[in-house]
Amino acid sequence: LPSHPPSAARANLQQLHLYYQPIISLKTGRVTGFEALVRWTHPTRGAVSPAEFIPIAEKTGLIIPLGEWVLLEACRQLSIWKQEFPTLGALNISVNLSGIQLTIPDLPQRIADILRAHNLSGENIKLEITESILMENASKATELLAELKQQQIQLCIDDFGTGYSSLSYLHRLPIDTLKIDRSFINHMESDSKNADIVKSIVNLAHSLGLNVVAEGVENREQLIMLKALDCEDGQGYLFSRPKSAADITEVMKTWS
Ligand code: G
Ligand code: G
Ligand code: MN
Ligand code: NA
Repeated sequence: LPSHPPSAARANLQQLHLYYQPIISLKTGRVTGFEALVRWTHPTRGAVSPAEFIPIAEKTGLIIPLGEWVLLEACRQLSIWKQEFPTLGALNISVNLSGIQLTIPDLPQRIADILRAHNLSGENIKLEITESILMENASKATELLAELKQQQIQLCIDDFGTGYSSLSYLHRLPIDTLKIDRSFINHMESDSKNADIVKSIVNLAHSLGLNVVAEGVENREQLIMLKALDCEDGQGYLFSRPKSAADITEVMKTWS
């Protein structure tokens, strides 16, 4: 992916696929949606982590076609699931956006086109933007997020707690959700500092009218603490690892 010319890059998009990790309502125990996570299987090197190839794709500009493919593929899959499982209701798909994608001039229009082509509406997708990227570009992002919000697209600040949010921007940006970085959920049951940070983030979110997803929930002790804090949603290995679309489809058959 990194050092090849654009024609090779197109071929390499065929080596990408998406995994989906369920996001669970801690109140009802039901799945509210999925986070789409890109996977790259290199013909000789095997699985390459997005933590490795996304930064390279950002440097080379390939993040633009890659990011567009992720949005398309996630919407294509969601529209299939909605047809196959009409009783499952308002499932949404969370898609990670890179900072570079925020600079695409017609991003809101491109997303609108993808949604329309798949018979989806804005509420069906949630865009995840990391706290640090958002705050680095806060003044520019304000207008973009407002345009996305006009389409009823849901907006989530990812890896929350690892950047330096300006409270005035947090208040001003049309965000729906804070996703607490998994480093704070990690060991919250044994480390009271982590537990205090999680509690503060949940309280901050609620006072701003935002809902909260706890990322990286791995055990029951964490789940019990998060429920006691009134955290809305959870995501993590306790509930499910990220899975292929085929595996998620199998699980969905047991729900309906
Ligand atoms: O799924 P995994 O834990 O390996 O992901 C590692 C990192 O890659 C995470 O920070 C995740 O947000 C990021 N990532 C996964 N899929 C995408 C994607 O489609 N676009 C972007 N920009 N980042 C992604
Ligand atoms: O940065 P972002 O929040 O998008 O990263 C999501 C990543 O977190 C995914 O790559 C996923 O594989 C990983 N992840 C999801 N749940 C857990 C978990 O319970 N524990 C750990 N260690 N990683 C997780
Ligand atoms: Mn994410
Ligand atoms: Na995160």
